[in-house]
Amino acid sequence: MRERKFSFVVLVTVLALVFGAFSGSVVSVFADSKPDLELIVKVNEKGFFDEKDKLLGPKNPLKVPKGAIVKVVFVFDEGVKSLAIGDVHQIAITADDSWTVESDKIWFFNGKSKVTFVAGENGRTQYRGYCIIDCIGMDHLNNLVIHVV
Ligand SMILES: [Cu+2]
Repeated sequence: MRERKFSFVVLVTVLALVFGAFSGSVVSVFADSKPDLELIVKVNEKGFFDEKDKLLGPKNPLKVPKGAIVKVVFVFDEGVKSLAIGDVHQIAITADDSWTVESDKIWFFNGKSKVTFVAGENGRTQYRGYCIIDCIGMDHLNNLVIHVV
């Protein structure tokens, strides 16, 4: 009787592990589902920059089509000779209704982090991005603008 109970526990444990692994892979497949649009945003002490090193901000907003699955990849872009090479950044993207998504921390040894969202969901028309860590560039990392078009 005792043995049967033990094997039942083992079976439940195995099932839980298998199911856990399965559901985990389902979740990661969804998270990795192909975005409609992938945007690279370089982050350094001088601000947010696009792939061509053009400063992003209110005068140069990112534009995303309504309904698109948008992936924004934040890239740690501090110069090796800059004091800011030791900095850590973490970017929040927020909408007027206070919806927010945060990147992971990016720094010298973890140079990239992505966030994914559906542009214009729940009637959102614009997003702002800013660094939520007190860093050398904090005065310049507060005005990333994303317009839904
Ligand atoms: Cu920062």
